[in-house]
Amino acid sequence: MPVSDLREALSAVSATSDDLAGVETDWTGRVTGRALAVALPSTVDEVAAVLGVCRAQGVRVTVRGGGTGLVAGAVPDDTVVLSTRRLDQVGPVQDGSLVAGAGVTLRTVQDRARRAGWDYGVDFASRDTATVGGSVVTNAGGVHVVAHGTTRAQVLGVEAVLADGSVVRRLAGLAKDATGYDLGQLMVGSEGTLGVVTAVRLRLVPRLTGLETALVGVASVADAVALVAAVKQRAAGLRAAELLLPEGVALVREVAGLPALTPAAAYVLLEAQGGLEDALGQVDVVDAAVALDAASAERLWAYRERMTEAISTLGVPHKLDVSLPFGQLGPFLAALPGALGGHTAHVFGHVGDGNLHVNVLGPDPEDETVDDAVLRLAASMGGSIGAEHGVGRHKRPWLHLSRTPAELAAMRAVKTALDPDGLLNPGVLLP
Ligand code: 2HG
Ligand code: ZN
Repeated sequence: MPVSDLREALSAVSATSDDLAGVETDWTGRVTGRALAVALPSTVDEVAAVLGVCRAQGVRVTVRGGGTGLVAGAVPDDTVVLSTRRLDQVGPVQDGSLVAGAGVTLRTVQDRARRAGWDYGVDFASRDTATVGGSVVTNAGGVHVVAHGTTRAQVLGVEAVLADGSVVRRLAGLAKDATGYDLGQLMVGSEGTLGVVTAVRLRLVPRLTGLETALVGVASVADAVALVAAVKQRAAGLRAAELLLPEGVALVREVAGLPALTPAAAYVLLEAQGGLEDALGQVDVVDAAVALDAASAERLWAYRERMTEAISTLGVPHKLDVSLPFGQLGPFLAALPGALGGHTAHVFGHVGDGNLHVNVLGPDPEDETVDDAVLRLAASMGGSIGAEHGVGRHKRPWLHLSRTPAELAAMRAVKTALDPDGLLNPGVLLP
């Protein structure tokens, strides 16, 4: 079918967009693909109808949320882009949860929750653009995983359209429901390969008050890890434990115009409801800036929040999001330079979760030598090659480092059962 006819068939069942370029590249600019058309369904029936047109025409579909993903999981490959942007309904807060459409931004969920006296347990810097749907299918983490777990732990129910157009809908959010396979949780982390998530019931968390925030300089990475271990044990209501290194701090200061910090070998940004002082007394600390009100806390958070943006001013980074057993963080960072082939890397991340973001600068976008070396290093130390950004297109060749042959076979069997023709998100996740 000519592309013009395909677009006409799609526009008969859903709104479409002519802005193909806006959906063809990943956030980092590292990968660009080709979109045949962009469909913007605004109801679950329209999503099913878009899939119906694509199925009938033998054209595959790439599902796209806010486009803030970092593994090229929503970059088209001669596919129709199904944008979830218009699935933007939010229901009322009820019994500590709410239902949000896949296209609702994280910020909107947080605002709705806070207005009702609750909070949402997931937060990260791209909150204004990142969508609920994208965060669910990548099982996104962010800065509060130490307190509330990843997105998976917030999902109480899911509505999704399967490849054959049928709709699975379990949004009631019953606290107990032991009636077999949890199809909603199956969609979490599926990267859009098993169905199009259209709405989710999200668990909300109590709104914490009296938070203390501290940006602590320490003499070594080992001290940073020891500090986080002490805080985990002593600080009630630990909400964030983030690692920064001096090179990253210097870069973010330059880009964001932030004041100098006392020189240190590593910095840990901590947020807790209490007990920080006691924990800080247990380890050697070079310096600690403590914020007791929201405005000064925001100033401390800026060093961490603006890191991704600061790094992107240097070029197109190779983003390698890995997690490690807690005890291997120090050894991994010590061994990392040997895996970089002479290139430089900015490393930061969610040290409380054993999750580091290795941003390598220098290699050509298509040169995967350094990706291979860093991911193998993490896997060899018992870590994961994809901690919270997913696998997408980027990390597909290395999935076998984190998943056994038996697991990969089971994953493929599930994919084949639910999407036998490979309609959804081809080229994503599965090797
Ligand atoms: C963060 O923690 C995000 O800020 C992005 O996961 C990480 O830019 C990155 O590498
Ligand atoms: Zn992160």
